[in-house]
Amino acid sequence: MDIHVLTLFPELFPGPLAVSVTGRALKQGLLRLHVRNIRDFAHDRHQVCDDYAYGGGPGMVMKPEPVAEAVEAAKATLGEKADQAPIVLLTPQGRPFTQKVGQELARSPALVLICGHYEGVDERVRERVATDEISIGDYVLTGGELAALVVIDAVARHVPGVLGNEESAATDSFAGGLLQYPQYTRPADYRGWLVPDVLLSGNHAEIARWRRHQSLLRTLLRRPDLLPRAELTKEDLRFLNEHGWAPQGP
Ligand code: 6GU
Repeated sequence: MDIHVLTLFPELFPGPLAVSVTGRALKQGLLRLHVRNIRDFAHDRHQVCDDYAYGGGPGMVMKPEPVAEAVEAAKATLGEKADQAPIVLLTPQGRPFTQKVGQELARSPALVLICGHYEGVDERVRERVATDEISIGDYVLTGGELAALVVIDAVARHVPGVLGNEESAATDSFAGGLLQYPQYTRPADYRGWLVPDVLLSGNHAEIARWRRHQSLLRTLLRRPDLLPRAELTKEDLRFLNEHGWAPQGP
């Protein structure tokens, strides 16, 4: 997958993406990161990329020309893939980024990520250049760069071959819309802090049932908002009902 990042701060990339799972994916060429400085597309000698807001008010706005032309430069290198590549503006006003959005973006052969700054990006970029807008949560970051790093990491996990063990993505928290069950490793007894017996039993059916119940209970206690959209069996619903949860009917 080719990921193009357009930013005023290219020195922030690859940053944390250079290590661990994403670092290996970059080295193997499963992910290719192309970083462009938006400033290189400024029209004036001083490479100014921001200006005062029409209508007044505090804060600066990112000028449209450098952003639009940086996107055009990125698309020009994409060839066949250009028409299939989402042009994503990272902004707190975007649609909420979720595991599902990450999976969806991972199906594209290429992505173009625009990192917004200042009080925002000229509205014409949003309307006529971006094809998608994403926010990573309900708080304000100084710029879209940290959000882009988050999106790239979460998307990379869904690119075939990036996770060594293809099962990991399927058992992650949020797979099936539930939180992950508790995990333990050796030693079985650390200072008298014991690993649950069932996990030492070797009974794989019992272990699978226990884990499913733990996922359901943990989601019920911590994130009940996830349950109405989770993939639940009749057995899951029965278990949740026993623990006091009932789906909200119309
Ligand atoms: Cl994508 N950008 C900025 N600047 N702030 C954010 C965000 C994005 N998502 C949450 N807060």
